[in-house]
Amino acid sequence: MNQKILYVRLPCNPIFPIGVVYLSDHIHKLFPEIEQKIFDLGTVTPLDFNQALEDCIDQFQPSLLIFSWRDIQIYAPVGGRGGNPLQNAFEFYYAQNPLTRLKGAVGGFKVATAYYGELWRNEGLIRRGLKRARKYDPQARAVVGGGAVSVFYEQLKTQLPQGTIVSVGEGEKLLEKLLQGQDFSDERCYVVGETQPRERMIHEWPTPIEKTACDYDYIQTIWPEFDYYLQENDFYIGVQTKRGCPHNCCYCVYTVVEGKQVRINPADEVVKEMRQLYDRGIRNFWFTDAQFIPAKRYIPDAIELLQKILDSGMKDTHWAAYIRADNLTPELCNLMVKTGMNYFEIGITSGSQELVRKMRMGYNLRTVLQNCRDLKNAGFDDLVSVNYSFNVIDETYETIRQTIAYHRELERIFGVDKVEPAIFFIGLQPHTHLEEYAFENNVLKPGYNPMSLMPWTAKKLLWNPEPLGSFFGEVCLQAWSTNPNDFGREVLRILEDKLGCAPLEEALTAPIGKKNISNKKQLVTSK
Ligand code: B12
Ligand code: SF4
Repeated sequence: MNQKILYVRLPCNPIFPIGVVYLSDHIHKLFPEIEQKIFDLGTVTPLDFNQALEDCIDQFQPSLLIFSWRDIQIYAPVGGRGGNPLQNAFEFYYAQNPLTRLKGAVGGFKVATAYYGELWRNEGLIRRGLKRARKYDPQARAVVGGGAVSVFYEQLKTQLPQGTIVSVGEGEKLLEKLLQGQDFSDERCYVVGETQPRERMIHEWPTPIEKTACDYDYIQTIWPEFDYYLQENDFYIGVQTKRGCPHNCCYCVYTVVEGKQVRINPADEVVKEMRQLYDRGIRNFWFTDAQFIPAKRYIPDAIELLQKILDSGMKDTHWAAYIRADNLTPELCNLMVKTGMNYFEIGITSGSQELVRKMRMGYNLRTVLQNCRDLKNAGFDDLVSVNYSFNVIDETYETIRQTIAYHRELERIFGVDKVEPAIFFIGLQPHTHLEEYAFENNVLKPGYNPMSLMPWTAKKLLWNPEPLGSFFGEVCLQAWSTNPNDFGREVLRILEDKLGCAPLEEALTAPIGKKNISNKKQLVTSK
């Protein structure tokens, strides 16, 4: 096998490129004779992208180019992290003052230009890289995958060079088959210009693989810029402890990208992997699982892992993850604190049990509160980010009042300064129940372009429907003008001023009769 594989992580904020690290590790374990190299455009300055890529290809002369594309979509959290796109959109859509609308339009135009600029730039880098590699090997081939491609694979089919293999979800098995010259058409992929993505391909289950500790001694030999991530001590280096999420939250695509079947990586292997990073000076880890504790039955696995981390003797470690806080026990809380969890995100989305059910999230908000108390009692005294997405389905003034009550209770548990409300509006994603809901309710038509940032489409994708859309628009605009640096808390304060706060018990109780909402029919007809 004479392949030479170059992994190109396309430009991205400097988040550790765990995807290409795992892929190259997997391939090395199977085919140790194959020469590989990692090239991370996340560590290159924008003006140098083209030149740096070409230099790397000239020097390495790969026969297979693996392009990893992490993010495309830019809406999401506000309040310090990328708030501008949302602010511009809201100024443009909802401001009463024509000058503010104009400011929003100008800002929105800049955001759209940057967004399309990045898309074209990445497509250009793929074309350029492939062309350059073909100078040395006319048979050179490109495969494209990663988080962004998994979400938008259908739209990319007209934008990539003929013959490019476009991959959805994890890529280990696909690359394995490709390198063995086997038929890979049953993997979640298609070939541009040759095959079409199968209908509902993203819903197919990924082929499970047995994950072992990544061999960082090897990774260091194929990745000259690895040290970049070791120098700053505020990086949270990704470590995956499992794949898959069994839930059905209406707006979430993780559960199809990773699949519903949860596959646990053996705890000893995870600790072995962390130990290698630890020995290189890393103290901060991000467990990159869709959910660290996806359901109650995985609590013993989380306990086993954390106990093993504790027993390993690694000191001063910190870790963060997405946590479903309905799946905690006092024992687990204790271990979380002892192993240094210093940040976690709970995506309850709403503090109203009624809405949480309607969104099919499967959370019991009362249990979440009790578990948070256990965590506090175990000594947790760090930051919790609570993600709220207003106005997803059937939001009313009453459910807003309930969310405020819920948040105030979290503040009583953890302390006001320790609970950060991250106010999102859902960026509607393809292949989610919310997309189906939008079709059924004629908000979107099948065939719409989920990657479009044109104002008329973007307004629908940035999910904030009327009758409450304008109300939230105004509240957010007010918050940006009065306290932009503490946007989330300010939004809640304004909402409470306007609407008041419900009794907590009301937030925790879903009225009988509206209970059984977790089937499709109810979801799509609930408006
Ligand atoms: C953990 C996570 C985070 C953590 C990361 C922490 C850390 N230090 O690593 C945090 C919370 C910080 C985060 C932030 C954001 N994230 Co995030 N995040 C994830 C999540 C849940 C897992 C990513 C991960 O690391 N997985 C584990 C690794 C091993 O998998 P991987 O990198 O995807 O690689 C595998 C496959 O993709 C594939 N693969 C990768 N490349 C290639 C290439 C080829 C050729 C092939 C064949 C296969 C392949 O094989 C790999 C190994 O199996 C995903 C959703 C998901 N379930 O995938 C979203 C996701 C990647 N995030 C996303 C986004 C948008 C963001 C933000 C930009 C949001 C925002 N607007 O602020 C931010 C900022 C990120 C940045 N670049 O600055 C999107 C990206 C797609 C999109 N919508 O554009 C995702 C897919 C979620 C989503 N559905 O929208 N995120
Ligand atoms: S939002 Fe979280 S719990 Fe719900 S399906 Fe997605 S990953 Fe799973």
